[in-house]
Amino acid sequence: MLRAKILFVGPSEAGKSVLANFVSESAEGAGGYVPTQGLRILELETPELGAGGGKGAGCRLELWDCGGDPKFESCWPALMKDAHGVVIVFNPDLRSHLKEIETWYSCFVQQQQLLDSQCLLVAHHKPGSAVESEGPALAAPLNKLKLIQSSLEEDPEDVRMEFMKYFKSIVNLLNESRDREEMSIIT
Ligand SMILES: Nc1nc2c(ncn2[C@@H]2O[C@H](COP(=O)(O)OP(=O)(O)OP(=O)(O)O)[C@@H](O)[C@H]2O)c(=O)[nH]1
Ligand SMILES: [Mg+2]
Repeated sequence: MLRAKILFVGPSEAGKSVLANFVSESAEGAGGYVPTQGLRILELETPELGAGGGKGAGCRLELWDCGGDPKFESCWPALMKDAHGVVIVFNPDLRSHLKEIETWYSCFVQQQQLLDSQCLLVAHHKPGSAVESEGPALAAPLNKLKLIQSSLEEDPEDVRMEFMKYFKSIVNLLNESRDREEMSIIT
């Protein structure tokens, strides 16, 4: 079975743990805000995702929910290692977050030589904040990335669907690179 490692990163209190719980259907931590101490790993088995690639065995997704506090920076290299995808969660109402996510992108995507298509930006709206249809104006290079609006109160199923689309694209990439590896062994 394929295994994909997908990081959830971004500023503290943006909603990474809430979203990771939601997509993995974990009920953990329902209640008040508990800052993630370094790392939590959630698993998600998705029989429907592995298909497409013809191997049909499904895929095990590991969601690495990383603590956003800069005090965990010393752990980052270990977190980044061999990641297949990076989800950057931020609060679009906070100007400081728009700046901070440039750093997360630079460290976790650019410096790791991941493709832009392996990265997903999530403008997460906490309950009570308005969702603007255009979303926040992001500066280059972030404006090239896939950006989704997330509001678990207003449209949870849309959020789930966007995440599944993204996971599927990561699984496809993994399948392609595995096929290439197999070809290089045969030929
Ligand atoms: N009800 C509700 N509360 C939310 C939502 N998103 C965020 N919150 C609140 O915001 C708090 C912070 O969200 P977390 O997901 O814990 O933030 P985080 O990004 O994981 O923060 P760190 O672990 O410190 O990096 C939560 O404990 C909730 O109280 C949401 O969609 N619905
Ligand atoms: Mg957290």
